[in-house]
Amino acid sequence: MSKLPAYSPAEVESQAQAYWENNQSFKTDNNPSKPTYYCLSMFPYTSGKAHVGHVRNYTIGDVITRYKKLNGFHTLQPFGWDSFGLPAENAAIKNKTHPASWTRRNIESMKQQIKKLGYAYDWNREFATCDPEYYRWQQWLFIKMYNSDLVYQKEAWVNWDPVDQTVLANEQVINGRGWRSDALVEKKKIKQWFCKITDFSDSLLDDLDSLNLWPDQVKRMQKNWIGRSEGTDVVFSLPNPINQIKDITVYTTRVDTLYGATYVALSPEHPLSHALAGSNQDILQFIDTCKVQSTAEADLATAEKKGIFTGQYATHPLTGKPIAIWIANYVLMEYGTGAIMAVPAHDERDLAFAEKYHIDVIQVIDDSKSPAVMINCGKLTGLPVDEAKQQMLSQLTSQGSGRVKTQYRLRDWGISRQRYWGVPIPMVHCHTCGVVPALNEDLPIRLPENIDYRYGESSLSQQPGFYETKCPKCGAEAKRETDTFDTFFDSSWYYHYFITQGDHDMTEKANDRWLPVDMYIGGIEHAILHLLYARFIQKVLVKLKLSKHPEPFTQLLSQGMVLKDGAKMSKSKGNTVDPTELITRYGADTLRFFITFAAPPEQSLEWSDGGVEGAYRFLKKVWQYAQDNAYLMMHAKYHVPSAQSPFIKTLSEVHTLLSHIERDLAKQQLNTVASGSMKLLALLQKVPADPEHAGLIRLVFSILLRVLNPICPHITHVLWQHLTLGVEGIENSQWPKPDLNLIAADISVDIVVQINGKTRGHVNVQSDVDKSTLEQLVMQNDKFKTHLEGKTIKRVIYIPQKLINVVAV
Ligand code: ANZ
Ligand code: ZN
Repeated sequence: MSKLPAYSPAEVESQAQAYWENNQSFKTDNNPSKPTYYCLSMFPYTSGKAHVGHVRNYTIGDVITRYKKLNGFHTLQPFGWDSFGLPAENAAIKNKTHPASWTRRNIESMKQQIKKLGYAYDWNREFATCDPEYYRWQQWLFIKMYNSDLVYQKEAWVNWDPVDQTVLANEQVINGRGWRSDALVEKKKIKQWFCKITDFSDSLLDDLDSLNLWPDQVKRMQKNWIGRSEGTDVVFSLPNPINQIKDITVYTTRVDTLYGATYVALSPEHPLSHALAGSNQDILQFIDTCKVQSTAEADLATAEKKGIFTGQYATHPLTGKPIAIWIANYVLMEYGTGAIMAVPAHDERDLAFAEKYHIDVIQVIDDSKSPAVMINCGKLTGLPVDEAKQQMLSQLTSQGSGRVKTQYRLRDWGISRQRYWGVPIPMVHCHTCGVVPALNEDLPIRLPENIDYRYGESSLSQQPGFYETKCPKCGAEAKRETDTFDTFFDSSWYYHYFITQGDHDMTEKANDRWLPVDMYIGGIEHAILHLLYARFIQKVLVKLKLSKHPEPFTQLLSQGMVLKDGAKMSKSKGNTVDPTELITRYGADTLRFFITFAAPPEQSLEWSDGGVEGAYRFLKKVWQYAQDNAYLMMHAKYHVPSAQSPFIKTLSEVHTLLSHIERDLAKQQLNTVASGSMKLLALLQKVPADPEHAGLIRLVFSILLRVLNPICPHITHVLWQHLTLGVEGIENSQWPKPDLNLIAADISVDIVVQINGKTRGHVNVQSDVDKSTLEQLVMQNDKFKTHLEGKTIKRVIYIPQKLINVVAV
């Protein structure tokens, strides 16, 4: 045996990585036997550089995957690239390159960076969304959706740059002006493709309840986004019909305030607004100015309220009084009915508007009393709100001027982009046959890459070589769709392709072998759209009988941000750190250790150069320990741990530690695995280094290496090989399980139990009991139950090994 040289991360890491490559250690069989574990980190956009946030994301995934592999699971951990989108086009314009070459170059450099980190990826499954083999199946799926009535075309607004004569993405509109031309951006209506995500509103909402391994915060955000609201449609009739329109239907969630409605407001895009405008210049002009305003809901909520009185009145359905009709900028056409009854006394937006335009404010509910009662509403005055509401509802229903309605905030998903760098939507427009899907044998409809890429000439609508085609149905001259897919579509189903690509067939349901993804890891910025679209597509696949799993991701882990001096790391703040530089200096294992050690995955991680140094020092100590004790360990008989062992004290400490690590791993508290490995080393350092203890040292060091392996796979691999601790590589060894027989007999403590600060007794528990277990013990104990009856628990304070105080009111 050669002597162990000094610790050189660069050498150790290239040695380990070469071993994995040669042995294809992480190649995954497509026909795994159970149990399987599919762990996926959200694939990156091909920006060109991996930052520390990426490294954190992928390290978490890798630690979990390697841990599962050591526990006997068939693991799948793939990697790919989200590679279409606008930045590639912008860069191409700026640097006079082609988006394709820009993207390919970025993939190469990011891959080099990421490979250095030694992740257990099955690189055989790598792909980029701009690979035609990938998007062939996207086009195939889209056509299936079209044939099943799950996609359709309708006119929708886009940002139009009148100078550059092009459609702009929202990000390209800066303060209402085009990013290049500086021209005032206009709204223009053009035909676009939509997915019927609203068909699935209820299941997208209700199935959130089944996702018990998702963070509540994410589920809440999805719920709000879908925004199911229970309300009422109320009809206000028009005494003088306008262009044959006889009434206005408004949507309200507060029908109880109907008597307080002092005006009706229409969206500027409401058909009646156009009818009322007729040839009225003022109204026409008002509608025009609203067109340049952003329709983002957040903006509308804060934007200055503006409106115009139409000169017309509608009739209040209960009082029969005339109610002025206004057109107002804060009423969205896309929500409810595009018209509202305004109740300034009870709605802030309406109040701001009414004050500005001197409109009456009539309070109809007095909630200074309990229960709240009606005021100012004729015979209903004095009634409790609920009762009054029921009476109003039944009057409205019997008159035919109202009905209960469930309304969603969620809109159908517009997936058309008038951009070049994206997946072509596989449709053909024929004069005779209308819209016809491309033929299966023509897929993929390739994005032409051999075009001269210059600004303004980039979109497919200016490439006759692309759009001139024959109708797949009748053979006549026809035109290809020139819109491309929203890149959110590309990423809404990619987790399937990591499985199916081997078979090149989604129809085989081959994908269900590994699905659903067991663990999905990514940033909270994807909590809404990406996850909602992926859930939607999964439900579509179920509907199309291509999958049987209603949800794509069993568990979701939203990793926290990486901060420096309390601020989010970002290029604009100039406070980033370069992972590659750190790897060159300390090695990937150090970086991986620091990131895992510094914070639990879901919390934000404060960057610390000192912390990185500390991680490096620890790994050097592990190496040093192996160097110092290599001879002893390699000449020792393998130690069989038993309760009779003279080393029982050390063994029980080791196994107690292992049980804590196991418990925390179940909660993805990976930081305690890192600190656990430090404790194991400290324990070892107390064991006398003599032949008598050689077997114990060999055993505990092999445990330490296996605990540390998911976090620092390189150093542990090389030491494992060098010390011949197993026949195979450490990746194929087994996770050290805590042995309950060896764990220290009850080290129990008495803990004081207080309720609302008053001592009510004691409980005797294991000294390392965790807070929630202790909490349950207290709640179930009759002694304390009586003090808690009928109260709700506000807070539980636990001072470990001493005291628990339950605050309840
Ligand atoms: C009268 C009223 C009185 C309202 C009151 C609220 C409070 P959610 O809960 O989100 O569904 N609304 C309806 N359609 C709208 C549109 N297209 N654009 C802007 N606002 C619209 O919100 C429903 C409430 O939002 C409705 O109830 C309506 O105002 C407004 F004290 O009607 B309400
Ligand atoms: Zn045709």
